[in-house]
Amino acid sequence: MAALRRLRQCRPSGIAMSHFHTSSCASARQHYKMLVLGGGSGGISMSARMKRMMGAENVAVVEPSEMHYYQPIWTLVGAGAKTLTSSGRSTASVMPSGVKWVKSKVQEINPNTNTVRTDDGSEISYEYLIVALGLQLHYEKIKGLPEGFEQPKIGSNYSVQTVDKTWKALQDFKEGNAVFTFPNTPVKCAGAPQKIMYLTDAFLRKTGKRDKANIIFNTSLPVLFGIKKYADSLWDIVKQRDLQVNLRQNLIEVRADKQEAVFENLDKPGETNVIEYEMLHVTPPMGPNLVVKGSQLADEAGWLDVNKDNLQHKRYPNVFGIGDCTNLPTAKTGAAVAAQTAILNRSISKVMKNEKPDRTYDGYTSCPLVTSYNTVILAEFDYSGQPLETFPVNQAKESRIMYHMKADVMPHLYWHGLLRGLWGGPAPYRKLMHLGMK
Ligand code: FAD
Ligand code: UQ1
Repeated sequence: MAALRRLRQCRPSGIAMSHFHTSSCASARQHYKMLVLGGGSGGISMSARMKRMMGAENVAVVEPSEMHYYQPIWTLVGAGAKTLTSSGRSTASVMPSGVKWVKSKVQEINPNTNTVRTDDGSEISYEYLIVALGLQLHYEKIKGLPEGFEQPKIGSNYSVQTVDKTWKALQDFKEGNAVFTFPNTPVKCAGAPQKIMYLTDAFLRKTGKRDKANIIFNTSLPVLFGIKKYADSLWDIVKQRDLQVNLRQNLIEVRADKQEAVFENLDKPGETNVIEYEMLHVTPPMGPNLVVKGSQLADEAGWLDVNKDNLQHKRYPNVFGIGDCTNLPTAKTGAAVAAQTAILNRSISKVMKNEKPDRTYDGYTSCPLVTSYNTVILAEFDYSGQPLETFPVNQAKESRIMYHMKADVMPHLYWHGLLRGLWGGPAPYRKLMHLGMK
């Protein structure tokens, strides 16, 4: 009873409560027309768009982190080409002005009551919900990690805590095996686990140590890259540069004190392989966000269960999803998030008018495959796995201009375009550029 009374006292309704301040009451009940869960790439860019659609006062974002990171640049941070500092800005600075930042962690989503519970005990209700909670990294699923990161010679570009360690291990390399891994799970940016291998190769050549190194890419996948057009180019590169690729090898243990990595052969159950390393780059197993997985919003595997055409939840029409947390059957990237923001914006505006969503997401995604300190293969493709290239050139060829785009142009497009709700992916430009060629 006391709790109920407290909840009523805390409800910010009516003039009498106009002085109400949410932080003064831990179990305060708040309500927003549009509640966004997660303040990463998808969450911030959608909150900017929702502010434009319905006014800042109607929008709130739940995000616990003080810092927002541009994760795609971590590939270059791990190779010493950019600083970690340049990859982050405060969450406060990227939050659209006037939008409420709820600085807490979502603990539970209850779509049947249109409410969300946060870790400080507050309940927030919503009319519409956008879930943009990203995915979960699972270093702990590898025996010996995460504590193995306390040792030198091991790094991982996938986490803000470990990306600088990759660069340190690369600089400290003397001689031996440089080993790169790809887990047996879906991952974000499926190219990133091998981009750092190409950069390592380039760095060791530049510093005269390449002939003292065996460079090894042990991947759980049966292919080097999922899209044949780009995989063909990458196979040419690994052959030319004497990089060893072992398919169906899954990292299961790191003995960091001995500098040993243990792999299982996924095609021969029970067979394991121990490799001594001088440098190890770990791409961790990944999985659905645990809050999504524990809710009614998940599919059987735990991903947010959305319609692949319009990003609306399959069972809860006032719930939408974007980015890495969803079960959209495309590669999980920031570029995909950009294309999804435009589709989702349209879907929400239609649903609010009681109309049917009418624009269809084609699954656009992109992965700038960094192949050295000045070249990139810009993979772009759709749901069908067909290349969907923006520029009227063969993007499977290594390009210096594309490197410049990845390293210098994309960060600007991200901070000033995507996060402000102004960049919805390259589709309009692709059409223009290909028109120009006809
Ligand atoms: P995120 O941006 O990860 O945001 C999720 C947010 O949810 C986070 O802010 C998190 O704090 C928050 N959150 C999680 N749980 C909770 C909770 N319980 N309550 C509240 N908030 C929560 N993409 C490209 O397009 N090109 C690239 O070259 C590229 N390279 C990459 C290289 C690396 C090394 C990495 C790690 C990623 C790369 N990506 C790249 C992928 C890209 O960064 C992601 O796909 C993109 O950030 C996904 O956006 P998102 O909003 O779905 O998730
Ligand atoms: C993109 O839109 C994007 O988001 C801003 C990225 O970064 C996360 C990308 O890496 C890419 C490649 C795109 C697609 C944009 C163009 C111009 C091809």
